Amino acid sequence: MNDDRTPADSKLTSSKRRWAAEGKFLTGRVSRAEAERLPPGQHLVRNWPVLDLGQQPVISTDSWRLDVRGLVETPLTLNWAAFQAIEQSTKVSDIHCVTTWSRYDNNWKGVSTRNLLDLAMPKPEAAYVMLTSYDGYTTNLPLADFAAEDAILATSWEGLPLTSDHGGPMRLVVPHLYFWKSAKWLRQIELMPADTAGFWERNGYHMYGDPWREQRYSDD
Ligand SMILES: Nc1nc2c(c(=O)[nH]1)N[C@H]1C(S)=C(S)[C@@H](COP(=O)(O)O)O[C@H]1N2
Ligand SMILES: [Mo]
Repeated sequence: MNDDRTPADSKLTSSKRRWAAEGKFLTGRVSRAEAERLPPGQHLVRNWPVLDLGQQPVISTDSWRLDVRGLVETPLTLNWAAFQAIEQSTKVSDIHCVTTWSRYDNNWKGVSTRNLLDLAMPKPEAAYVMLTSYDGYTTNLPLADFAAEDAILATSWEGLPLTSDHGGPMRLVVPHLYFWKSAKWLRQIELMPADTAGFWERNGYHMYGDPWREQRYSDD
């Protein structure tokens, strides 16, 4: 081999190569696996910020209701007991907020959106969902995304009941879209034939909101 490097050079070169492969010293010393886990333009936080329109409704589980309406075979109005009687699921997922913070490894418990849809039975024409919350907030997304494997109607976070500032007693979590799609204090799920803009979507945010494609704002 025509290689006149000293052993020390060679060692430094190989560790540099290894650091590059691991993504070391990129985006704040996270491993490559972690760097690839963080969508573009996001930074990691350890706390959990509260973001909403400033009206935080306090809803007792006694008065709480959830409606599933629109293009479904069986429209539902569930009270808290009926909702708790649905099979409970746990999910672990990352949060990506459009305001650039991300939070890893959130442990959720509640009803998977798939299990709720199994009860309501979407009609074949159902293609989009409009979510309406107790504070008047609305947001839209495709039915297929609402029904994602890791999407959950969460009543618990990290083993504790979801606090009202984070949308308790129940909020949606759709981890593969920006967090504004994850409606807090969810009151109604309407299945629709076509896409209609919700609150932020009418105010400049993207209709879909994929963090990996940085779909923060609408193009027009
Ligand atoms: N009902 C309701 N849901 C909402 C909002 C809101 O204002 N009202 N804000 C959205 C936005 S913009 C974000 S980033 C997340 C914030 O959730 P958090 O306060 O639990 O972090 O909730 C989303 N869901
Ligand atoms: Mo947000």
